[in-house]
Amino acid sequence: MTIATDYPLLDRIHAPSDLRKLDVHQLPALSHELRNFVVESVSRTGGHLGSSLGTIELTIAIHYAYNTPRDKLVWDVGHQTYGHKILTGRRGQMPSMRKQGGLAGFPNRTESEYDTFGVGHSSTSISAALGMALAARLRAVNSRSAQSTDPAAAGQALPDSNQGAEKVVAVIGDGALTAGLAYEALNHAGGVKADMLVILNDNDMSISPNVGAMNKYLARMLSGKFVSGAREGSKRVLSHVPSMLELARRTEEHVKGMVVPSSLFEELGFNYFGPVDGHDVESLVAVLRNVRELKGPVFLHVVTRKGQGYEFAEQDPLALHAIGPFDTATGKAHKSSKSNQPTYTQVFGRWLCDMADQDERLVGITPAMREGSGMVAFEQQFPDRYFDVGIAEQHAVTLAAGLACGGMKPVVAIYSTFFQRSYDQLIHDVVIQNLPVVFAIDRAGLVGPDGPTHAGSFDFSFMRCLPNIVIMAPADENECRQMLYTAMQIDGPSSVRYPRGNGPGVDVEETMIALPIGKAQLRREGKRIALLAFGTMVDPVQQLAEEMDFTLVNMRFVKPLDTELLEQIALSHDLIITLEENAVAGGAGAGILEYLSQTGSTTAIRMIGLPDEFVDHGSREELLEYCKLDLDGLRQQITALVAAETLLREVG
Ligand SMILES: Cc1ncc(C[n+]2csc(CCOP(=O)(O)OP(=O)(O)O)c2C)c(N)n1
Repeated sequence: MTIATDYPLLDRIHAPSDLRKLDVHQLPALSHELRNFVVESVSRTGGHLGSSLGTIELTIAIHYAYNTPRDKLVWDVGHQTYGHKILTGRRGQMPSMRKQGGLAGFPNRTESEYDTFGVGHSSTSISAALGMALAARLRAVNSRSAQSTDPAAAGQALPDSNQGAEKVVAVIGDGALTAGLAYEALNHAGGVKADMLVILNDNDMSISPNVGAMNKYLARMLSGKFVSGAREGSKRVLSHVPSMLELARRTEEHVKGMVVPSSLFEELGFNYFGPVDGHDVESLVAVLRNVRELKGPVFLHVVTRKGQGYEFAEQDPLALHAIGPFDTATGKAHKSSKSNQPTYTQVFGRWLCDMADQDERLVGITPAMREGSGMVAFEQQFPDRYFDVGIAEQHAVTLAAGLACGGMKPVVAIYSTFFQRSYDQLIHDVVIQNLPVVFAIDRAGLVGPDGPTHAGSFDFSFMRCLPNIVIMAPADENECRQMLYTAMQIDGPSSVRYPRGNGPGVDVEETMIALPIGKAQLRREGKRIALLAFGTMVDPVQQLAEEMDFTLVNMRFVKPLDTELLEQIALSHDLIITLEENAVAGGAGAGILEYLSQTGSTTAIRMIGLPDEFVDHGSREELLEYCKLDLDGLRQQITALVAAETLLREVG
């Protein structure tokens, strides 16, 4: 497939105000150019492709019909915003997409005034948009009352920022609409009758095919079965919007199901319109211009196709959801120099199947991350014990708690960053009740191009303060398998956290042997200085420990700590340096500091880990280097700490 690379219309657009100068009939041609530009650009940088292609017409139509940036456009997840970035003055920066110092892969308030809300995690858009709509309402009230009490202002027009109501639009996918947060916001918005538009971008896909009863409900609406029963009500709603009714008649033939009121969204207090064809840009503009004038909460159901217009992305939306640099002619990613060793995710996926073979109580749960969490084979082999709960991390954890109460052994496969969503469920539903749930925490530590919204920087900190839970971090692939097995033997909550990508390349043994709980592994005994390393930090400092003749401990357990070994080490060393790929604040090293300070130990302790800042996007290697957690950085940090400590001793 050849992609045209001339962009006569797009070349004229440096901001949405330029877009709005085009004739509406030029928008289909512009859509074509923008789509080609996105394909061409992502083929060089890699990134989220399918979702951005699916929202090309919607993006153009919204910026055309609304007065952005004054009107607020709030994207959900934000992985579909490449078209939005290009139309809002960032086209020239697209080659830097997701690279260190370059454009972020998601909307970012510091990047552009058109990015009204920072995002990366899903299902926040309706809440955020509602907040903006209520703020606009309050500002208008405040400004009116200020005017009425200011005699000088009497009779004058409202200041520009309050002329005409500011509009707010949220765009949310059907995948993101599986999260409870979205319903909390719909419920509130309908109740307070906020002036806002929620656009449902329904492509029947999350990353993998979407799941759940709501998904089936949306599919039923598209099937047209709703039409006959609802047509009268639909006319009633549309009678207040004459041109919309006209549009409905005009497009009746080619839009599936047509304009149908939805009992569910209507019941929640929204004016529901749709389903409409999300790739007919001119009709979209007409619809949006109409709904823009409506008061109160409006719900517009738009049907799109993920990957639209690029045949490879249409055929395999899953593979082209997010992709590295690829060949536009074939849709295939360029070969990377990836190692033949299994990634940690693959080690987990294989363990899950092996363990499920041995223990029929094992059930596997994923909040919409089947591929990312390595659960494809498990779903195929154990379909009855596999649960994709949708983008619903909170539910995933409480569901696991319930399954554990029912005698099952649930394994929740969850990314560190998304685990943050289910903190109260972890505490209240699992840990207080001491239920045997295993958390397999993937993408822990720095993740790279997805940036700070996706970094798994805090799980040690937020889990370590909880009683009952066992927290493990493997130093290599085999230890990961053995720790997962160990977790299954524990009659209480436990977790194993591992990073994105490959480990040191250690062979994974078939046999599974439980590790002694709370016992660290003394890797080498050296002099004066002890390096106490957690998880990913063990391998890089092994070499340093040998070169410098330091003691090295693979701590294995963040909780319970190997207190016996810690006390021995404190007695026999001058300086302890802890190392982890987690925030230093409240992290595993802080746990060692807390423990030893309570024993009265006076041995100096220094902590190395992630800094107290949100680290921007870049490759994982670049970010490790930035945080001085790569081999050179660790050498520098350790040498500096040792030098400072030696100096202190000499002075003291
Ligand atoms: C809280 C949270 N969990 C998981 C993810 C990972 N994730 C990114 S995009 C996506 C699918 C979103 O589907 P949908 O909203 O329908 O958008 P589409 O990709 O279909 O355009 C998922 C699960 C996330 N971003 N946030």
